[in-house]
Amino acid sequence: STQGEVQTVDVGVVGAGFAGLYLLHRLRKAGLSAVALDTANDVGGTWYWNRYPGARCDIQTVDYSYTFDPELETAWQWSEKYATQPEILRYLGFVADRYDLRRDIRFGTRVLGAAWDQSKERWLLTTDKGPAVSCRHYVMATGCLSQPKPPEIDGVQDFKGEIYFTSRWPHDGVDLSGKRVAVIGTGSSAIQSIPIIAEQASQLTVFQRTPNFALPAHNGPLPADRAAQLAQDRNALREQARWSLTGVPIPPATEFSWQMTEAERRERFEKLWASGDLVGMLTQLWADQGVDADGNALLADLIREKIHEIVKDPETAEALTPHDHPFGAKRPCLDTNYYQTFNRPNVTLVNLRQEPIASITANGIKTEKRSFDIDVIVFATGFDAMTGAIRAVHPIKGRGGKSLDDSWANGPETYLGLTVAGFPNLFLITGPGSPSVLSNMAVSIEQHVDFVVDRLSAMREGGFTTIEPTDTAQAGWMRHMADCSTVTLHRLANTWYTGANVPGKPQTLMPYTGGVGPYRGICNEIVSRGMLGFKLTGPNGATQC
Ligand code: NA7
Repeated sequence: STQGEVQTVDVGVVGAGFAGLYLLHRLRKAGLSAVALDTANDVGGTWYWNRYPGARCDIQTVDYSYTFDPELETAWQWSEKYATQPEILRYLGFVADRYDLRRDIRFGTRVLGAAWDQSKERWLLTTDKGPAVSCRHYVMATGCLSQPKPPEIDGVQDFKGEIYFTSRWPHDGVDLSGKRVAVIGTGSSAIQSIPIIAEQASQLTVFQRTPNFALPAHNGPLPADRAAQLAQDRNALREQARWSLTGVPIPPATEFSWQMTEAERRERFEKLWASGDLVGMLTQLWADQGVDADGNALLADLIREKIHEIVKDPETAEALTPHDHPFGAKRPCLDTNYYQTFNRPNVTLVNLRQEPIASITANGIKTEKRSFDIDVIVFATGFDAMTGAIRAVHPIKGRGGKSLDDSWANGPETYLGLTVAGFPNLFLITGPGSPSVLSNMAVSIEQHVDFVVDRLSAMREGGFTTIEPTDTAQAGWMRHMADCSTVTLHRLANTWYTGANVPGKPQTLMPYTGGVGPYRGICNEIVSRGMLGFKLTGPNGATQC
C-alpha cells in the first residue's frame, strides 16, 4: 500500500537484474509483498548497462540461465554457446514478462539511503523519485560489477572529443568509423570490445596497465553434446552445477601435473585451448593448477607461448604477456581475435608500465614519452567491485544508527556474504563473503534467493520478525574466509577481487574461495541446525543460535 509519501511492503529490493527478478518471482509465490527499485529504465541489471561492442557472457549460456522452472528452460533457446548482451537482455525481458514482474518494479528510481527503525522493526528506503519504501526486509540485489570506477586520470574534463565508458555504453550505439579511438584498460570488457572497435576505427590505440590472460572462445552455435546432455537429463546436470566448485557442471581434473609427462600436459592443454571453455581451463587441466604456484606456472607458460605464437611483433607480444599474476588469480578472459587484433596495421599497444599516462589533454592522451591525437576515448577501466554498489546506497544505517561505512571501514565483514551483524533483516545477494564472482553467477544468485525467501517464509511461520547474525558468527565466517583464501592463489594478485583496483579501498579478498557446492552445504547445515549463528526475534520470543 502507498500512504502519503511511503510505500509499505514486506520486502524492499534494490536492483532488477538477474537476482532482483528471481527474487520478485519467489517472494510473490511465497505470499510476500515486494517492490524492486532500479535506476535503469528497464530490467537487466548489468546486461542493461554493459552494451559495449562485443559484450557477451563467458560462461556457456546454457549454464548461465535460470533453472527454477523447467518450463522456462524449454520455452527459451539460446542461439549461441556464448550469448551476446542483446540476447541475454532479451532473455531477462522474456522472464520479466512471463512472470509479470514489471508491475512490482519502479524503474528510473535511485535508492538514496536506508535506515533501520528499531521501534517499528522496519527499514525505510529513501528514493530520488516517488514515495519512500517502508519494508520489513531489505535486500540488496545490486550486483558485484555494477558501480563503475571513476577514470582517475588527470585532464579528463579538458578532452574535447567523445568519452564513453564500456559500462555505460549509449543505447543507440556509437559510430566509431574513421575515428582515432583510444581504449584504456585491458580487462574483460576491453578484451571483448577491442577486436570489434579495431574493425571500425581508423586507428585504435590500446593503453594497457596490466596484461591479462585470455583464451579463445571459439564461439558458435550451442555445442551439440551439451544440447543432447541437457535434453537427456536436465535436472541431473543442474544439480551437478549446484554442487560443483564453480557452478558449472563439468568434473574437475583429479590428476596432478607431476603425474603427467610434458607431452601429456601439452596435449591436455591444446585440447582445452581448442575447446573454448574458460571454466574448463580453470578446472580441468590438472588438479594443482589453482592451488599450487608451480602447477599454475606450467599452465601459465603454455598460454604465454600461445600469445607469442599469435602476435607477430615480439615486443608487442611480450607487452601483452602477463608475468605478474598466476593464471586465474585475476579474472581471466574469453576472447574472439583479441591477440590477433594487435597484428592489424591500425592498432597500437601502449605499455603503461613503461610510459604511464601523464594526462589527458584537449586533443588526446599524453604518456610520459609520447602524445597521441585521439577523437574518442573508451574507458574500460572496471568497477568498484562487490562493495561499490552496496555502498552507493548511502548511508545504510543499522541498529542504533550505526552505518555500514563504519562496520566495513577495514573491508566488508559479513556472515555468509549474505547478512551483516548490526543490520537486522538486511540481505546481500551474492555479497562479499559468498562465492559470487568466483562462480557462475546464475547458480549463486538462485541459491541466495532461495535461501532468503525460504528463511523469510520460515520466520513468518515461526512468528519471528527480525533476523541478524551474531558478532561471533560473523567473526567466525571471516576467519573461515581467511583460512580458505590461503588455499587458492587468488591472494597472489592485485585485482578487483581484493579491492586493489580502487585507490584507497581496503584490501581483502572479497569472494569466498571455498567453492559453490561446499558453500551450499554450509548454508543448508546452518538451516538444519536451527539457524546457527543467527539471532531471531519476534512477538513470540527470541532465539539465539
Ligand atoms: P576490469 O577487469 O577491472 O578491467 C579494468 C582494466 O582497466 C584493467 O586492465 C585495469 O588495469 C585498467 N585500468 C583501470 N584503471 C586504470 C587507469 N586509471 N589507468 C589505466 N588503466 C586502468 O574491468 P572489466 O570491465 O574489463 O571486467 C570486469 C568483469 O566483468 C570481468 O572480469 C567479468 O567478470 C565481467 P589494472 O589491471 O588495474 O592494472
